[in-house]
Amino acid sequence: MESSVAVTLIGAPTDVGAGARGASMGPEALRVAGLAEALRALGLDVIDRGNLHGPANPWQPAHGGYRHLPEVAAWNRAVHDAVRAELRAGRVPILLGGDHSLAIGSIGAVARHCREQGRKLRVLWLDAHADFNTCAITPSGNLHGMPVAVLCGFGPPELVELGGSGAALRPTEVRQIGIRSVDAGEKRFVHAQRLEVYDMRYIDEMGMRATMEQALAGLDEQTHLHVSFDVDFLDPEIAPGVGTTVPGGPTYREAQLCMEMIADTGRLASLDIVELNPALDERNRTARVAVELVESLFGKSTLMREHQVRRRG
Ligand code: B3U
Ligand code: MN
Ligand code: MN
Repeated sequence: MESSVAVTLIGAPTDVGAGARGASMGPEALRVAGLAEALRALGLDVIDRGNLHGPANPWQPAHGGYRHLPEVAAWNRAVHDAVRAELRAGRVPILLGGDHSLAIGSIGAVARHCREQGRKLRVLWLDAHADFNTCAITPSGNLHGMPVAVLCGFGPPELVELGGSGAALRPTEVRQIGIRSVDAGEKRFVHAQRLEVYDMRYIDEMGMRATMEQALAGLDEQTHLHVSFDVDFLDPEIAPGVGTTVPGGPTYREAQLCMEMIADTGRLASLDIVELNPALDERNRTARVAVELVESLFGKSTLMREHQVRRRG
């Protein structure tokens, strides 16, 4: 019999990289919404390692273009080490954020692991935002608006070099999906670095199916697929519990198809679930939607599809 997929939940309860307080409660909200139980019901081997520890949110203004840089670096060192340990143990790490700056540590560890193992890497960045700001162009100084730039080598050394020397990612390893809020300087930088962005206009015109076919093209058995799921990717109608809602996002059905098509590749090897803000949610409904979509990401609907395909004969 095929051995079951082993996943590990890692909580990182902080909002030091965000512009609103509350994402620090994300890990517990996902647990309350039944994340571990839902994954176990799919037959996965699930370990919840509890929460990492790090500095409190000092709520200071930006210095040199960054807010809370030492605190963000400390949290990301903890995330990096925890994610690295799970990858080395052959498990799929699921980072429960926390704000999106934590992807620096998470993907930093993933990229390092891939280099060591000689594997290819594809990062799917599901987000309303490109998160491609630098200290020179950020409108806020919030580091959750910068992780993709940092991972591509554009940022302070204490973050860029977190997972070893040199940039963790090449822009060609990233596909951004659902983007609909990009700052002026950020937009120029996205174009200059030739990031592959499937924005909402593209999804509206081409549909989610064609979008995901494009974003997933070229994967092979050597590819480690990482999904960085910023919950503000979703339309605020279904996911109000985030710090920066942007209207015009994917519907429940579009998001579900996106997750199902990722599941169908069989390549998902690590995941971030970030920016869920229970302080802004309504009776934990955004957390429940996130859990349902993560179920699809781990193949919940695949059986249905097999039934349909078989019936169609
Ligand atoms: N681009 C803006 C806003 C933002 C980015 N990511 C989130 N918000 N969640 C910034 O502050 O960099
Ligand atoms: Mn983000
Ligand atoms: Mn976002």
